[in-house]
Amino acid sequence: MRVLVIGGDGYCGWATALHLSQKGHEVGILDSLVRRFWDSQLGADTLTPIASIQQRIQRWKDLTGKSIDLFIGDITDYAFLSQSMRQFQPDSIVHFGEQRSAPFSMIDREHAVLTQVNNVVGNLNLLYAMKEDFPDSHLVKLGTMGEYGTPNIDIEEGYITIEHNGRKDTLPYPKQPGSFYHLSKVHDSHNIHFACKMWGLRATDLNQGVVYGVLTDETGMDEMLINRLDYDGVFGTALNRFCIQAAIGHPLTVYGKGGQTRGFLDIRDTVRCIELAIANPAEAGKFRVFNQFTELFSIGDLATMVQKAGSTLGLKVEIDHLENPRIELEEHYFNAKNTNLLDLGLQPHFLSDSLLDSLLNFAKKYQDRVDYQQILPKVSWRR
Ligand code: NAD
Ligand code: USQ
Repeated sequence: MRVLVIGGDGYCGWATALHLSQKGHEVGILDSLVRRFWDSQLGADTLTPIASIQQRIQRWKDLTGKSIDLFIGDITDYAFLSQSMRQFQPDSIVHFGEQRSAPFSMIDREHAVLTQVNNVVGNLNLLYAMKEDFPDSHLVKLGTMGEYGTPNIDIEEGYITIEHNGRKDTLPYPKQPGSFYHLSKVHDSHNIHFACKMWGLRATDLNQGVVYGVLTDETGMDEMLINRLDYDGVFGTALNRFCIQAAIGHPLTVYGKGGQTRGFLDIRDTVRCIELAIANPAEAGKFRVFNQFTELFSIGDLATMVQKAGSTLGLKVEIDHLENPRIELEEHYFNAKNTNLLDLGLQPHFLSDSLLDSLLNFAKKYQDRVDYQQILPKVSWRR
């Protein structure tokens, strides 16, 4: 298949582009490189030294003989997007190309607006480009588990059957997101659902949990293919941050009580889930939703796991409970379904097996690159 990976210079996108290329798909990467720009604005950098997208693609070709097409530009620019798609002729479009940090979206009005315009307009442009020229292609869109929030009932995969006043219907599952970023994903989901109904497009929304790890088979092949690993208070996610904090002897930054429970998955499972989704496309007119995570953990449990794994490497890891910069429940019920991808054949990696290889060892290897000023959270939901 011809697969266009939008956001293919990013954390999930780069690993996915290489994996799909390795599996024999014709891959194109489309990216505005805006994430590298946001990092430099924030004064933050990935722990791992990443090469330019051109160098990465060239090295991949030198090593494997496989080419990856490159389109540099912004999907909020419709002319650029439509022209790139016409040139590439995709069968599937994997859309990772959004502003994906909750804290970034909560910095101030400008960052909230930037996030929602970038994400919602980019996604809407993509739906129109598909309708115009590729109505039969399959959209695989990265959503988030955070669209659901933390309801006091089980979370289904996208839809819930409700009986009300003696009548019954299957409806989109209620959404209670916790940041302007997570809200942008809800808006995207509504737009995709509508486009499928109106124009008969086919789409799979992957409500992904928090991704951890840096190593995949392909990105581990050469230092120049290495993936990014964020640890700063804006783009770094919980588990990746904890491992880097452990490596440098910084107490782990658990926000509040630490009872916040989320779905998690290894980046090796992210790339496999995308492969499964494109191999089993949604039917025309269908908006399919898969919950993409493999395990549920509370933040406090994660901190304890990192502490234990660290001790096997001789690290003395302390756990701090900081005042929570976010507004969120710190103790709550959380039970989400995730059977759709398992039914398609996903064989999960488990955190207990990969904490050392995929994370702590990388954190130790690159610990000299850590900027201590970037560890503590600076963005508050209360301001
Ligand atoms: P990332 O920031 O590493 O990568 C996103 C890429 O998209 C960047 O290279 C950026 O330059 C590009 N991009 C952003 N806006 C663009 C635009 N308008 N036009 C073209 N390119 C654009 O993020 P990531 O961690 O790889 O996340 C990828 C996707 O997966 C996001 O949609 C995110 O919401 C979703 N997701 C990520 C996680 C996670 O833990 N990392 C979890 C759940 C869902
Ligand atoms: N947290 C801490 N300490 C930290 C960092 C985070 O306790 O140092 C807590 C947060 O308060 C939150 C939880 O950990 O309760 C998750 O935070 P996170 O920063 O790891 O993840 P989040 O902001 O939810 O966002 C990340 C990605 C986003 C994706 C989302 C999936 O950045 O793109 O959509 O994970 S999910 O969480 O399932 O919505």
